[in-house]
Amino acid sequence: SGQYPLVVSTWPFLEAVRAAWTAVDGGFSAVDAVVEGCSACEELRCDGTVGPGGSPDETGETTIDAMVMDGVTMEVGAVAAMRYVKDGIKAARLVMQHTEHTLLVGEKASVFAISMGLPGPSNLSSSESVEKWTKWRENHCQPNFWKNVVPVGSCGPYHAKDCLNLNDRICSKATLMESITSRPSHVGLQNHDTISMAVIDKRGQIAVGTSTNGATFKIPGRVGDGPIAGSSAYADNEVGACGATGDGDIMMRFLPCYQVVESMRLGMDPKLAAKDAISRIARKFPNFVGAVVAINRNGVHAGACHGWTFQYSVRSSEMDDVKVFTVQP
Ligand code: SD4
Repeated sequence: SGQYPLVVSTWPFLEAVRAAWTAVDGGFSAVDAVVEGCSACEELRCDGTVGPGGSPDETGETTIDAMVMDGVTMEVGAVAAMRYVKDGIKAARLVMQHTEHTLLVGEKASVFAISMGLPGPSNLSSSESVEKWTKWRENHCQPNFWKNVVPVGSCGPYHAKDCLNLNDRICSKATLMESITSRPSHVGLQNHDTISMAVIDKRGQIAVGTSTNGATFKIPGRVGDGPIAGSSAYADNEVGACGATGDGDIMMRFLPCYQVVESMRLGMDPKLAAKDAISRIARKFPNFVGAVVAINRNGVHAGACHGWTFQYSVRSSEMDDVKVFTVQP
């Protein structure tokens, strides 16, 4: 029989795991415990890259990618590049529970979230994100995410007129020239960037969720792997669950969490399934940086990573507190 309740999260996000544990141990459903856990990270601004005030894009704006998935019903709710609303995971749950849709984006996602009662519109910038962005501009806006070409002046097409006004941005045209530098694939990641969490509740029901500001100095409009089911997270109650973190632009091409869950369905243990999913990506993109954490429905957990050392957190009824596990590439 299964070892649950259980909470597993990417990185040592101890307070988030404790919040999810308190919820699930108190009888909350897996979905609601995931939302409690990821919300705690958003409020604490985990690593400065989850919730408001992290990872500014090229124009200095912080946006939010978040998703929740119910492994029993296979329902998913997600928001991508959401502006002006701090509560990413709660917005994702509203999409899942009160619409027939799966993914809402941008300003329309914000309008939906606010209309459903979440606080906003709020400015998602923080003194840290403003400072980071200001330094980047002073440093000639080293472009993180252009390839083959970079805009002249290296400050992105949006800075051609040095403006912050939306209409100006649309009007200003990028002048492209050949790039002289190529971008190391992990350059837009800082700290750990993403919480991806899986919970098995007291009834043995599994859910997953993610929340992130995405990649630093991304090109405005970029959506990462965070709100993509099967990429940053996936759950199927018959099998288990997976959470991912890392270079989402690359990882989302492989749906690594779908891969992990399907490999476990075919009989791989969590460790092998995690390693296999990561090595499929590494074979094509040897410089990518990323990790997955897998659990099966018996509560067995394992991680795998490439390009960095990965840590994930676990809380079960056999533990007094959260335990952090370290995985080497
Ligand atoms: C993204 N996957 O938006 C996120 C960032 C991340 O560790 O997880 N970094 O690409």
